Amino acid sequence: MTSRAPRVVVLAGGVGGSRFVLGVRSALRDRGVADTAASLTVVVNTGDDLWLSGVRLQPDVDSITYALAGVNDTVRGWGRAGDTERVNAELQAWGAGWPWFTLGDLDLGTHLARTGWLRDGLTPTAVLARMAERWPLGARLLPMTDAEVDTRVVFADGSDMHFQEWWTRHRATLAPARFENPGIEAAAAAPGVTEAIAAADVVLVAPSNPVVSIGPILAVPGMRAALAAAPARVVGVSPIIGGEVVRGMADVCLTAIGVETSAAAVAAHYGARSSGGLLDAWLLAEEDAAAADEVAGRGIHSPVVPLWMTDAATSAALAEAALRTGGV
Ligand code: FO1
Repeated sequence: MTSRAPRVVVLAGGVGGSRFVLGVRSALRDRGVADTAASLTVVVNTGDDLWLSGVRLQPDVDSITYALAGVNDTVRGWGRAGDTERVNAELQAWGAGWPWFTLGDLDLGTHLARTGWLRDGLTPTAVLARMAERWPLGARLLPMTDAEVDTRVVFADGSDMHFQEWWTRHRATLAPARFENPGIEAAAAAPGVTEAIAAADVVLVAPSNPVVSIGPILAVPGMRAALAAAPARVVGVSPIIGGEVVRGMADVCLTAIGVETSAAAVAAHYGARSSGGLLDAWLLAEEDAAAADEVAGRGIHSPVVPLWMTDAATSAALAEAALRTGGV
């Protein structure tokens, strides 16, 4: 192990990403790293972001921020703990926003602050840095890009809708033909992202939705090249345990892009770095140990470890296993 604190980059989406990032922060603390914010950089998916009732929402950014701050609603999985919905009720009475989408009062404070700063001319990266000053997050959060590139769900008849409408209103029950991030070709990684990847001792891919959380991050121009050129190992954590998605409706997303819901198929989807893909290693659950040979056969190291993040201790143990697999 190096004597200095390891530089860790995590690519992450919302809920699965939050738990894993909390685990990485704990693992670093357990190793005696005092300033985890200087050690841990999280590159967050912004494809879920949207404008609603005049404010900019960043669901994945907020899920990770709230979780690191310890103010997240752990029961619902999104928003602030103990939030109330008075403003939301008023918005509904006005017929503003989406009737199926709840904006909590405390959460709205975040959106108002963010929107004000964006209107003042701050970039999303600068806004996030300012928001992170409020709480000792113990991590540096970077949006994947400063460009407004939302995820759209496209259907067989050519119609489309914002990912959030498909996810929260339709609960992913409408069969998607594909997912698109219009305008992403013109986007660039946010300042600091490729630099962090180049300087990392290990890059971790959180067990987030491979299609709509990690997919948009990888689609940012320059991101795959930065990861391919990284001196560090790239270690992914399977979001599939025992052939089933751990949370969310990632199986619908995988099916839409023609990927089977299995740990081995998602590893193959990401691909081995040695053959132009993403991964040096892929952490498999004990329930999927039978897939280890197949994954290894693709040139991806495939250790089998407990993947269930049921509490802080199991999340930290998983993160520690990922760090060690990455050689740090
Ligand atoms: N998810 C829901 O299922 N219903 C909601 O009403 C809802 C509101 C909401 C408001 C702000 C926010 O940051 C997230 C919110 N989410 C809600 C979660 C979000 O839609 C998704 O879980 C993530 O985007 C998926 O990563």
